[in-house]
Amino acid sequence: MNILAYDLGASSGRALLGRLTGSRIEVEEVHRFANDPVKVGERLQWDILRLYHEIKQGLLKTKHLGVQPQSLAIDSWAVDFGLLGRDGELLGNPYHYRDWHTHGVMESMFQSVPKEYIFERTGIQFLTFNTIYQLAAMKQAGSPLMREADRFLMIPDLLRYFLTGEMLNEFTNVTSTQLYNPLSGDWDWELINRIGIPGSWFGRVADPGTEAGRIRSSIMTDLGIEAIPVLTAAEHDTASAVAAVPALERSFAYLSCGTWSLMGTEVDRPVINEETLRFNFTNEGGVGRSFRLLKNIMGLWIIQELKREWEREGLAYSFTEIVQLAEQAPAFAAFIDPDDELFLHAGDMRSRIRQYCRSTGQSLPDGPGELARCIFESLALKYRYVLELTEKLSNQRFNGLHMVGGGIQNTLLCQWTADSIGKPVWAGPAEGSAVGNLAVQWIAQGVFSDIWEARKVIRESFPVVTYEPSGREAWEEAYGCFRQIAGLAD
Ligand code: LFR
Repeated sequence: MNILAYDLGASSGRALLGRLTGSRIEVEEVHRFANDPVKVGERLQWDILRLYHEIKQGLLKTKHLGVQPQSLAIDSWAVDFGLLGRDGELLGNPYHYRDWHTHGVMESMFQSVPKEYIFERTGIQFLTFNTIYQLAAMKQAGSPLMREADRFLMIPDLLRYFLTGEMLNEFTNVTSTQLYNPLSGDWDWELINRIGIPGSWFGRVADPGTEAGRIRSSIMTDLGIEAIPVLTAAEHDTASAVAAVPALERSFAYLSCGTWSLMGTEVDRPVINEETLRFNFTNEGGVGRSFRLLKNIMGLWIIQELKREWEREGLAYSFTEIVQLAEQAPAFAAFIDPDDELFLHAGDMRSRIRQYCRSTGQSLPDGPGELARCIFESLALKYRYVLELTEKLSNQRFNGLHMVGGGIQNTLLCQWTADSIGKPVWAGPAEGSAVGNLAVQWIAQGVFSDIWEARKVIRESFPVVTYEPSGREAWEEAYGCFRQIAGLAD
């Protein structure tokens, strides 16, 4: 019996078929497609109709394999959304969270709605691109969509609606808006009212694994397919990735490694206090109404941007080549704080890295190897900082770190992470989010009793590679330098 998971990332998407043979999960990729954001004028937008087209292509390819999936679900990156008019049609293209329209909006909102008030009510970290600031930016800019909108749907909600005609707001993704109150268990109507957005836009919040309709009959006719029940997954990809962490103990730390690095632990209740606010930790909703106490780290985005930059200059390095060049470059020559705002938006990363190093009195990395080494070492060092904070804020001690997601194919980064944190790294599965998406569907169908049973089966189904820490003395010294340069507090 097969089920279908769509997992959309910031640069590509894919459709995976999952099946259980005995007590093992098998996955088969049926469709992979690019997700290229499109810049029109000054605005960076998602090509949402192309994504919907690719989802239908995935259905066709599944049919051509002779497979009739028992259910399907979609997960994607968080915070972004579409607004629908009264007739149910999409108004405009969803903005990309890296668009500049939110620049300065968060800070100006704090003048009328205090930061502490927002955090007490939502428990969500302050990221300039959170939905709340995107909506405020559109309002400030006098967007006509604000007058015409009737409903708010996040990216997977929207694609699911295109497929089924039914509108639901899925819980894990909803929490990332910074408009949801985990203590009342509903949208925060007071906050929504205070920022001047109509409450009527926001619908029923559905848990992961909820029945969310069937494929529209017109699609079935167009594609020549049978009915497929559609479920909500843990539709925020990070929620799905953490669902797939093959931990056997309740107390564990994870790093979901892709365009972003998301590091933290799973907790039963949100941790909302002065310390989590001070260190800008978040409490995003997870499977089984758990919460992810975590922090966003800029992740592989900076090297992905550099790679694109090199391609434009005619230097087409593969990731494997980039990793090799990094390995050959001199160690600990220069560090950046990957989370400096300088690196958030698309653009010329080489000069920004050099600008950062210049302003912190360091030598300036030059060639691809030096730049890549600077990024990977800085990430590994930032991971140590955030792991220590996670221990402190959750009052736990971890004896190792689970790494999941495509970023674990970078074995050098896995090794350097183990070296930097001084603890073993357990890397796998690389398919993180897609496997978590499948797991939630199987829980909904009663195949697994809960997430812990699912994690056990995931542990037995996918290889997990252990990286033991080495070179500790040099990494310890580098950590001291890094913290000083990045100005990171205790
Ligand atoms: C990872 C992720 C992060 C979120 C960022 C923007 O793919 O979903 O969790 O902060 O993308 O949506």
